[in-house]
Amino acid sequence: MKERILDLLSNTDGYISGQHISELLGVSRTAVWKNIQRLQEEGYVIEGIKNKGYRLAKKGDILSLYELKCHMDESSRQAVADQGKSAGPFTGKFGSEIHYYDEIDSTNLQVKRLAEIGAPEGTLVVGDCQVKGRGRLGRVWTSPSGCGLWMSLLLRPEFSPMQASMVTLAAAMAVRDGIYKVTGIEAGIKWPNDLVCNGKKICGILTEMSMEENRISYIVVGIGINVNNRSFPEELQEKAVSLAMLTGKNCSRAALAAAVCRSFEQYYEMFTADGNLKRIVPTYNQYLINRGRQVVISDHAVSMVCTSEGIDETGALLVVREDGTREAITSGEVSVRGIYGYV
Ligand code: BT5
Repeated sequence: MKERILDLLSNTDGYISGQHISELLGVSRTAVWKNIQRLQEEGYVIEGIKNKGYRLAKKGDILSLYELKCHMDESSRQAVADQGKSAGPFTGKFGSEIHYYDEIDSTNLQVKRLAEIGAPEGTLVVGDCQVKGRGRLGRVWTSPSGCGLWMSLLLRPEFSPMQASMVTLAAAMAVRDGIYKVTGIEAGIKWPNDLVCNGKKICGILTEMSMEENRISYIVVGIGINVNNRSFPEELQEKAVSLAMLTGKNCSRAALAAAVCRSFEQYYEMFTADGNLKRIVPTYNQYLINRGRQVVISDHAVSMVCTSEGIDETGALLVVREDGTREAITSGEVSVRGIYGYV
């Protein structure tokens, strides 16, 4: 009932009386009042004025299944209207099934559990807080509640395991587009899995693959975006930033999730149709912050300094070593950083 009241408030210009709501929904006025109180506790700013009724003044940043579904529906309507103008075809697959948790160990782990019991491609898991948020190579991803977008998508591709690393690059493009759409901020991409603003990390992507007899059984793409954080633990202060720290304003995580999903499915469709990133490469390289710069590529114990030239259509980073030889680095387990620090 809470959600039906929210629908009525969202679709009414101005005030709607408690009496009118109770008649429309066939419930008592006390029930209406109690549900309005619950919504207010969740963070909706609902004004109540005697003899006038209720008005939804502001939604703010509320992360819930309801908000995620509303924004996903809205972005689907927009994508359908933009067909032909936009980068790739609209399928509506990503986010067609949504699971939301106030607290979860890791959204990637939850997608894996759902995948094992047959969840469909495009299943989206979002958590307000992750208690075991994971980065690559067993690193920790700091995922406090109330401020970040911690989400994972399930893919069930037909392509070969060799092509799987390209998915991370398509996801990075989608996050970049989503952030731009919702906030106007132009984030840079740090190959292969980070998004960066002002030299600090705003998003990390963790792509994990499950195989069965040399075939991909499924892929989980986990995306962590610092959205409304106002501070970070000491060890991250020098390297992490959030959208709110850059704009001074909070932004809707549900709207951002929807924007990222819509954009990602379009890049993903292009990539699966072509079997490579050829249509994405030119724009990707425009956003690549390491392009034309000296970078240090580390693979466990070995490090080399080289100049990065951009990616090729397989998603490999093309680099020129100090002795002039060229190499294509596949994302595997290498780490890339600037010669003086993170970028
Ligand atoms: C990543 O790993 O950047 C991948 C992060 C993926 C997180 C998402 S959230 C949803 C989904 N569920 C999960 O459990 N994970 C995914 P990596 O390149 O290894 O970077 C990890 C490093 O980033 C850490 O060692 C820290 O230095 C730093 N870090 C940790 N939390 C951060 C944060 N919130 N913002 C910026 N940097 C962070």
